[in-house]
Amino acid sequence: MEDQERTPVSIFTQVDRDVFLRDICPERRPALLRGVDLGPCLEKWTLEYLRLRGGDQDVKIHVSTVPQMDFLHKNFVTLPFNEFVKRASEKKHSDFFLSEDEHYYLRSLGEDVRKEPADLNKQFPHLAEDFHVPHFFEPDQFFSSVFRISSCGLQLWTHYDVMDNLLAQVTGRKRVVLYSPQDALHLYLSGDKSEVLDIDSPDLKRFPDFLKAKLYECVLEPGDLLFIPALWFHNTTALQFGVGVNVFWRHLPADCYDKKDPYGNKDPVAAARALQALERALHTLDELPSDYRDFYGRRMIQRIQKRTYCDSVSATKTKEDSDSTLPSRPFTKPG
Ligand SMILES: O=C(O)CCC(=O)C(=O)O
Repeated sequence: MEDQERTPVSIFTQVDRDVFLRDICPERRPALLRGVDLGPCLEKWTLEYLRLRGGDQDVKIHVSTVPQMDFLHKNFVTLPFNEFVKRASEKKHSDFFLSEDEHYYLRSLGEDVRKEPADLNKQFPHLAEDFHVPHFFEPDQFFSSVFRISSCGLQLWTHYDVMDNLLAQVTGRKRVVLYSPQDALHLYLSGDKSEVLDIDSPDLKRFPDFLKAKLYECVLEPGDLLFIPALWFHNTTALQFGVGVNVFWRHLPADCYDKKDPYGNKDPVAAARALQALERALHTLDELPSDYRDFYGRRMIQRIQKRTYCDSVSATKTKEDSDSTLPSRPFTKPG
């Protein structure tokens, strides 16, 4: 199989707020931060403790007979938190939904799942007190804090979110693969997700350009914090039963974001408007015969390419500048 370019995610130690804001966040690249104080959760969150302090409130989880989760068949089921944690930590189950070796995944939700973002302080106050959210952003930028608890082996599909993100690994090891937003055209997107589920052995007949995407990779150990800038695609595999928490915050001015977005993955308002306008434009082309549609479609592509310059940059990339990302300009929203 053709080789895919692979790059380890850069590791930083001794990162405090100043270092993060000055040297890491503006680069708009993923960064693995080691040694940031995440609080007593690192020692305390044993299986027994999680079951006791998390209690028996119902949680909605994904269940899957195969480790590679498929976003078309999310298979939501409900279990009490303490029962879910027990099952996620074991390989074979005496009680199960689909099969005795099924896998589980929790992405915690807000109280009113359609309106409220997840917040550990509200949904799991007795556990939240053990987890220290790193103060790398202003309190009013905080959007959500989300439990990520997975069975050993479970792999979450490649997707992007629209907010900046710190993914804290509290227990267990986790492999994370990331792709730059500049590789969006090589990832075969369906909305915010990539259709390529098997990223290590992709079906190249269906996804011939997938290997053109440059892969960034790291393994999170307990205590690690991964900075995932908004729009960076990520795919996670739990190498062990593991508990993580991710924190999203608004990196852009608050009014750029969709107000009805409990998950932090709805496109920013202006982007959603632009995508709708594109749909209207394509619909307008339907007034013409197919050769004209094709011709003007290509002209539109060219216009977009010139404007975003993403493909022309990657096509002429030298090895030296292949590590560069788009220049980071300070963003001020036009009035
Ligand atoms: O850690 C995981 O399981 C997934 C993390 C994730 O998707 C996120 O932080 O946005």
